[in-house]
Amino acid sequence: MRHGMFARKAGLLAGLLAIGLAVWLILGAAPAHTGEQPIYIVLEPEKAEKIEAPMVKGTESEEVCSAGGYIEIPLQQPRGTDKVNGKAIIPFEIKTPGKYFLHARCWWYDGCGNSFGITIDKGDKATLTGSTEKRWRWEKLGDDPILLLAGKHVLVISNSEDGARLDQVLITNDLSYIPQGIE
Ligand SMILES: [Ca+2]
Repeated sequence: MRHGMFARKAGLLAGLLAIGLAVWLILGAAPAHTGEQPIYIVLEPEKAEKIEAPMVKGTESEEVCSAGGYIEIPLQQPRGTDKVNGKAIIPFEIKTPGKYFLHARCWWYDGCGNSFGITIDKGDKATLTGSTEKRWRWEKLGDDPILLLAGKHVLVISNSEDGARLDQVLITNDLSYIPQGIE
């Protein structure tokens, strides 16, 4: 009887040791953390290489908008008559390849003026949108991060709806980061 209990305890102990060893092996096999600082690339769309009509630059105080400016699709009469033309072309560079999220500080006029098209390089156009109107706030593009290789890239912010404004873009590999105010 005592011998049987001892065997069961020894078996339990061996099992725990095996689990511990497996966890240690899994953790040990995971890529070592490089200790590199996360990357935060901040872009001012109003300083874009090119801004094409009907997209225009707007001005604000630096307390409200970074660098005192933003881009905007001004309201059209009637609304939504030009969803085709108008874009800002913004080159940027990635030195550390990997997965990045794109955040944009936006101001939406209403539920029909709350989106921009976003294209990186030759990728598909994605839609940046949100629901909070007439207030500057950060919107994240998509639920999945974008894979960016090292080198030069081109961000295109394009007309999707009139009444939409965009102050600042943040591209970061800090995937849990949530920007709050002006970056
Ligand atoms: Ca700005």
